[in-house]
Amino acid sequence: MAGTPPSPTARLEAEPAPLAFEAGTTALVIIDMQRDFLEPGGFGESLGNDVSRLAAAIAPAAAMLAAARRAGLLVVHTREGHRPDLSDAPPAKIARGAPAARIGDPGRMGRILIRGEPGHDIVPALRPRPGEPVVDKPGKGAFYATDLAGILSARRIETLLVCGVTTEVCVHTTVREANDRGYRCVVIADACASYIPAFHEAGLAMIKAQGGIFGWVAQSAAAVSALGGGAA
Ligand code: TIU
Repeated sequence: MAGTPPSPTARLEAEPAPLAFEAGTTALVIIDMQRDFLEPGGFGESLGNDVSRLAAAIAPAAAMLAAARRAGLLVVHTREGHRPDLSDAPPAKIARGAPAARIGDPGRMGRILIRGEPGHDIVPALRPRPGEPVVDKPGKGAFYATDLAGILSARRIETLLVCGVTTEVCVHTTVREANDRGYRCVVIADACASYIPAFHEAGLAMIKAQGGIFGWVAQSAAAVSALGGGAA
């Protein structure tokens, strides 16, 4: 019979309270760790952001990725971007604000936020391995207009460890979507980052307030330890 054997319950130190999870029903979801957001010349910089602020999340996210792979978790990578003909890009999104370059315009890493362009790639430190689903999404949330829900339900996933960028935009939107779909979400604080540090802090505070209104917040060291520690 197909299927993974039951995995031991692990205990994760988190806020507002510790939680128990099983590797077999837990996925690591890494949100939008793309060159377009993390490197100069992409979408993030075009919006006027200091992209160097996101670099701090790379090493903790890489530690999460290594630990998740060792523990046999489902690993899902997401990328925000659009079709080259922009047919899935809402005009309201393209027209928004006064960016240096708009979605679809040429940039130093190819066309801004377009699938297949160098800027759309995930940064080398977090490159997906064959067999790890990569979910391409046109919006901020990873469930909207994607097959993520099907990928997670096929594996009977119940708990999501979520990291990536940016904390208050794509991470938050995805966690809100996931929470309403019944997933237990743990945001890995230091493996997330924002261009606006106060929003990173506020975004994390919002997750864990009111007894964990959207989920839990944990540090990558605690999550790595829980993933490697086996039975609690
Ligand atoms: N601009 C910004 O902070 N974020 C995004 O547009 N996308 C993601 O967060 N991935």
